Amino acid sequence: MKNIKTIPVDVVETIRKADFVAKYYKPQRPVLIKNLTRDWPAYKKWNLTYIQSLAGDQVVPLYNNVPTKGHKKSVVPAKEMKLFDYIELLKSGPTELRMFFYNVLQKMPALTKDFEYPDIGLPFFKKLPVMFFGSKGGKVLAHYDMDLADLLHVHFHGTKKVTLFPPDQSKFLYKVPYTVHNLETIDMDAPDFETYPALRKATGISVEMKHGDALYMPSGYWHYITYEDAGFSITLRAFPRKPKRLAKLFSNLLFMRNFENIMRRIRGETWTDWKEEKVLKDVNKKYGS
Ligand SMILES: O=C(O)CCC(=O)C(=O)O
Repeated sequence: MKNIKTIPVDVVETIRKADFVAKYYKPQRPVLIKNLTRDWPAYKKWNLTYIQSLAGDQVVPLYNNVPTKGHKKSVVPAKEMKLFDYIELLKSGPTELRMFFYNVLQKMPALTKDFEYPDIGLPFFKKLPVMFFGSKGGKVLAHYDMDLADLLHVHFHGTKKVTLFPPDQSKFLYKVPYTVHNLETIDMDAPDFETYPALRKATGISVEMKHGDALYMPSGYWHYITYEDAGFSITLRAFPRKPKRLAKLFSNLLFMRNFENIMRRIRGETWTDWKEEKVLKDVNKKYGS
């Protein structure tokens, strides 16, 4: 076995609201909808050059995949740069630098005229459309979103590969305690099954996204992403309504994140090293054979 097992995602051309709710939203199953955005102005207009012309002067925070060490917070930008220059970098070739969770409503409000919240039964929270940019070869480490929202993720300008894992697969993925990601030493494209044997038991869902494709990622689904071309995506979110999920959402946002950053400030690398050793030992003991 060379790679983590995957099965293909369901793909539909279009979908009626009743079918989306019954087949995907209620049972919390992902689906790729090919034609959902064909009528959006964004489908024709959005490309990297258009974004440059609209908001090139903005200075944007950029992130890489190097784990933060020492006493630093868990997520800090690696660099800041004018958006125009960053997009030039994207166009000219591979870079590790990614734009992550960029608030479109606040930072590029003109873009909000180009898309709509589709009437497919998701109770969208319309104040937080966010964008992501990556270069050819760029990778987004496996994680799930801390706010446990149901996500509609739409891609533009090129192709990217997404591997999803349902929440019930978390136990095989070496999730690091007090975070929403797994061990950053794991190469999800070529996993070392000797060191991380539980990964043999995981089954993911593979997705290929092209310009305009919309992917429904249910609440708590893990996603691991590789950009095959430079491109960008927008994610629209719908918060959970069930009391148990809501309680988890608040605990993640108010307790988990702050606790993690306090422990990093006080104990630095001793804390992160201890957690990483613990998860490796615990998961291998339970699911390693
Ligand atoms: O596509 C990306 O760069 C990251 C997307 C992501 O993590 C999200 O939508 O939650």
